[in-house]
Amino acid sequence: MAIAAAVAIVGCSKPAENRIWLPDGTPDVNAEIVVDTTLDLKHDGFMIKDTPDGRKVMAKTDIGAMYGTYALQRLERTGKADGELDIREEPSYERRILNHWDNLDNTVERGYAGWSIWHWGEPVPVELIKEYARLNASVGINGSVLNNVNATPEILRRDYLERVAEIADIMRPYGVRVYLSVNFSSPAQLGGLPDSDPLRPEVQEWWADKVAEIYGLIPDFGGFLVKANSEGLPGPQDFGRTHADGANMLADALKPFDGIVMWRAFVYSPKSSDRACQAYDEFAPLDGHFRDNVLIQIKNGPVDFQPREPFSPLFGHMPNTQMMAEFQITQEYLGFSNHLVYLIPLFKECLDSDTYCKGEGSTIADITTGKLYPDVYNTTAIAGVANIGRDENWCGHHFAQSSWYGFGRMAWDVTLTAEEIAQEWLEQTFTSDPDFVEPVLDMMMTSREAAVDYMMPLGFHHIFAWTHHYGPEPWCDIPGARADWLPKYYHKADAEGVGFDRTRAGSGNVDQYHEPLASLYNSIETCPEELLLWFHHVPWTHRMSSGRTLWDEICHRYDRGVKKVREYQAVWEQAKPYVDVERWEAVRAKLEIQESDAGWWRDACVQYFGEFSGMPVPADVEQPERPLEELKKIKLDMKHHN
Ligand code: BDP
Repeated sequence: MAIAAAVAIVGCSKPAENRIWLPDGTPDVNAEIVVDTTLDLKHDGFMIKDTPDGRKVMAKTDIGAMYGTYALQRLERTGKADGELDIREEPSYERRILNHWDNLDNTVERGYAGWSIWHWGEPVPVELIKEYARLNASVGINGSVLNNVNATPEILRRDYLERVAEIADIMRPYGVRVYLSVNFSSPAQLGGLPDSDPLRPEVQEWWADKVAEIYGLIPDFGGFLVKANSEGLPGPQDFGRTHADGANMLADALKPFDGIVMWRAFVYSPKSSDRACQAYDEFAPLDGHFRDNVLIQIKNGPVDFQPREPFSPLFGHMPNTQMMAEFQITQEYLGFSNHLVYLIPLFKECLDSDTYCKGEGSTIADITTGKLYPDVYNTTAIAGVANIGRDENWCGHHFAQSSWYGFGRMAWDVTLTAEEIAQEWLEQTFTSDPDFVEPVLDMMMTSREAAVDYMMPLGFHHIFAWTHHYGPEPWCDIPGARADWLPKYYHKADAEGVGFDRTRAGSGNVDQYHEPLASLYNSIETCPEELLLWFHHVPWTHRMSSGRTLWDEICHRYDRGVKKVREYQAVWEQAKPYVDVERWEAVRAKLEIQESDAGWWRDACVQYFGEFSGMPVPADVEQPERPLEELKKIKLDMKHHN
C-alpha cells in the first residue's frame, strides 16, 4: 500500500495538461532584454551575455530578442544557465520552414494527427494558431507553407487569400511567415486563360497580378512552393518548357516583393528503369539556369522519404543553383503516429553526408547553408513536412513532438547533435531526472535504427503496402498499377538473391555520386552494409561482415528490430514513476501497437523472402508467428491508424 501511494504521488510530478515542451505564456527569464539595431547580428540572431550590469539578451530585431529569450529559458529549464554565459547565435538557415500538406477540406495528406489546424471554412482558431506559432518560435521555425504540395488552384482565390492573410497576421508577432503551395495550371483553371504556358505573356501577367494581390494582403508573404510535372500534377513540361522556364516565370513575378520560389525536384516517371536516377537526370542539366530567388527543394533521398536511403546525389551536382533539403517529419513511411521513431538521426545522417563535390568535407549541410558556394546563395532554407494536426497532443504520439521540435532546433543550429536535441526536449517535456532521461534518451536515439531493422534493413526500400505505406506488402502486385509504385520494382527478389542493382553493371546510379563514393558504392565489397540492397542485387549466400550469409543476416536484423521494441516497452515500464498517468498510458498503448507491427513486418518479410532464398529461418532467432497467407489478408483499417 505504502509503495503504491508513493508511486502515485511521484507519478503526478508533471501536470497532465502540459503536453508540450514549452510552459504557457511568454517566457519569463532572468535577464534584461535589449534590442539594439546597431548590433552586428545576421538573420534574427542574438547574444546572451553576463555583463557587469547583469545578464542580457541582446538582438538587433524584436524577433531576434524573442529567440534569445526562448534560448535562455531553455537553458534555465535544463539547468545550463548557472555558469557565466557568453553566447552568440545566428541561424544556420535563413528560412526554417514547415510544409503542411493540408487540404482545403481540412484533411491532411499523410497526416496522422487529425484535421488541419487551419480550420478552412470554419471560424479562424486564433488561439490555436497563436499557440502553434509560439511553439515554432520557441525552436526558431520561421515559415509555414499552409497547404498541400498537391495544390488546388482554389487556394489563390480571393476569399482564401484573405483567410491566409488573417493567419499571417496571427503568426507575424512570432516571426512565422506564410508561404503557399501553388498549382502550375492556376492561370488556366482559375484565371480562365487558354493554358498555363510559362512563356505566354498573358500567363506571366496573370501570375504578376496574382502575386501583387497577395502582397497587397500580406506584405511579408514568403513565396511559393511548387510541385510540377510530378505524380500527375501539371507543369511547364506540359508545354514543352523546362523546370527552369516554369520556376523562373514565378520567380520574376515574386522578385519585386523579395519572394522566393521553392521548386521541388521530386519527379519520376513510370517508364524509367531506375526511379532513383530521375531527379538528377532532369535537374542537373539545368544547373545555373534558375533565377537567384529560386531554390530547388530536394528530398533527402533519391526515392522517397524511406526509413533509410543514401542522400540524393543531386545535392552534389548543382553548384550554380540554390538548393534546400526537404525532410518528412510526418511518419508516412515510419509507422504513422503509432511508432516511436525520433527522426533527427535520419535528418542529420543526410545533412552530415559528404558529397565530395568540392573534395572531402563537402557536406550537404555545407552546401545548403551556403558555406560552400557563398556567391550562389542569396538565401538559405530547409523544409520539413509537418506532423501537426488538431490532436490534443498536436502530433498523434507524444514522442512525435520531438521530431517537430528537433527539426526546428536543427534548422537553427545544424551543428547540434541529434542526442543534444533529444535530451533537451526530454528534459523540458518530461523531467530532467537522470533515472528517466538516460534510458529514455537511449530509446529515442536507437529508435530510427530499430525501425529500419524491423521494416527495411540492409538497404531494402519501398516494400510497403501500395495503398497505405504502413505495413509490409513485399508481394504486392496490382495489375495495371505503375511499376515504380510496387515493392517488387524495388526489392527484385529472385532465386539467386535480392536487391536493386544500381552499379555500373546495373542502372549506373552509383555514377551520380562523386568519387570516392561512386566506386565505394559500386563494389559489393566496399558498399556500406546499411545500403547493400539499395545498390546491389546480392546472392542469398553472400558472406556479410558478421560472418553470416545475407539470408541469415536479414533474419537477424528483423529479429533485432522486434526485440528492440520490446526493450522499449520495458524502458517505458520503468519510466512510469516520472510521467503523468495520461501521457504514460498513451505512450504505453502506442508501444504495444509498435511491437505488434514490428512482428508483422518481420513475419511478413522473413517468410516472403524465404520463399526465394529457399533457406530456413536460422534457429537462433525467433521463428515467425503468423503464417504468410494470413498476413497477406490483412487489410488496414485506416481509421484506426489515422
Ligand atoms: C509521397 C507521398 C505523397 C506526396 C509525395 C510528394 O506518398 O502523398 O504527395 O510524396 O512528396 O511520398 O509530393
